[in-house]
Amino acid sequence: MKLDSKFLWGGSIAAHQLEGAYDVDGKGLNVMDTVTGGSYETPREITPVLQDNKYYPSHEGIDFYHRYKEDIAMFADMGFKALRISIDWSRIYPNGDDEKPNEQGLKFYESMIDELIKHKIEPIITLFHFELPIAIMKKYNSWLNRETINLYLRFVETVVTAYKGKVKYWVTFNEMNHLDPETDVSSLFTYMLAGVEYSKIKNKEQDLAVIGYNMTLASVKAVKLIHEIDANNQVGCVFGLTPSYPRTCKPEEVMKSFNDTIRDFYQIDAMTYGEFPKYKLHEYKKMGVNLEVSPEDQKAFKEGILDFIGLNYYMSQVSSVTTEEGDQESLFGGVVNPYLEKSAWGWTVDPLGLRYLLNFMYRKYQKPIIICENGLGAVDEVGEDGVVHDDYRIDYLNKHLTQLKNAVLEDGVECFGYLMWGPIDLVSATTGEMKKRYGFIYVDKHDDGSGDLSRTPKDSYYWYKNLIKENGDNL
Ligand code: BGP
Repeated sequence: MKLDSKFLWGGSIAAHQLEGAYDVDGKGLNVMDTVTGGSYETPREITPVLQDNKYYPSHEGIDFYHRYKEDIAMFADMGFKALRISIDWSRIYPNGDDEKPNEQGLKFYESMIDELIKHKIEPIITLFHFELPIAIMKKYNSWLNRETINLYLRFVETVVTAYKGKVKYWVTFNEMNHLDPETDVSSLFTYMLAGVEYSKIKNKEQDLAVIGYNMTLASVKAVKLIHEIDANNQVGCVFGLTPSYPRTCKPEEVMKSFNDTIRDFYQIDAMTYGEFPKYKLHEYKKMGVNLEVSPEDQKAFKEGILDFIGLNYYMSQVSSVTTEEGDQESLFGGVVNPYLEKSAWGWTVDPLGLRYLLNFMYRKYQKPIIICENGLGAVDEVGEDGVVHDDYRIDYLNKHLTQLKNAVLEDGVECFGYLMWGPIDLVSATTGEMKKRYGFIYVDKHDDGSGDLSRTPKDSYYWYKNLIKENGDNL
């Protein structure tokens, strides 16, 4: 058995992590423009007062804004069938509530989309990848305010109408699942995702529940709108999911691992079952959170069912109810899995976790799934021959893709594409570094400000090119 010949091989990028040109052609500031550069040792900081040098490399990215033609030509050379890009909201509505959209912003994305189409690469557009205009934060208090839903829908209507007939696949949000009343309020994610200043969070449980609800509602309303604009449109939402395994077979531990895994799913439930889940409302009630689903909202949930689900998968985690001697904390809490290797940034490498998750999701929703992100962030060294020999990346991707293939061909999961994260080196979202590289294409740019931005294929470039040519038969 073989993968479908229409399987969407490709990659996934986000505007704020590579475009640069953060203040040109009428663009406003977005939330990510106000997060400083950083490193694993010195995390990114939020300083809405812009000061020189603090925003390196985020404000420059890899200058994709001016070099996208060259970069897309390399993706085309690799044989990409699809590229997921995000449209930066702050390029289209610089002040969030402008009377008219910024024509220069619309033009920029139009020519990028045209370039993809010219190379027969299917554009997959993310409508929110943390690029909330800062003006919406300042004036409306972001997703804490329902008015932001209307501003978002206006932005969605503008771009979906503008690119009608050119773009078929739309993604309403990237990884909104990281927000939940249990999220650590001071985590960068609260700022990046919700665009809410910590000081504005007065009642953690209540406010985070409202943010999660408002974003979910915005997504279902966008689905309906996007379908109305063009019935051919296919709409998905992307989730960053991490399966959690019990450390032992102790029932309490198994129960905890179930809860740790399933906690991220309430928004997918809301977007696929046509109602905001009753179990979540029950949980909120117990927490003292006051959240009413109005009849109007109920209707919106019924009318905004997703066509597909996007999955970002990087790692798994381990749940434990006790701490034992020698335990090390893993990245997202829980304890370290002794059976798995880790990346240089402590992310576990668990290819089978991908098959597990694909099966879990497909049996739960029976909706088509597309892998929207997966990849290895590593420190790449340029060899004496000027090339990065990234056999470790090839090994990582090979193992994950083998599991994906097993899920499709052995288990019958309907997965219609694989979009590797960061096919060209770009700025890391969580740490703000260039040092953490994912790409098939090396970009000469470094955290100390050096580099000429030249692009060079790594060994993995040729490996992926061949894999696409063979449609994965050689896995
Ligand atoms: C996901 C984000 C991406 C991307 C990726 C890797 O959560 O959707 O934007 O950055 O993680 O993370 P990082 O860049 O921090 O290595």
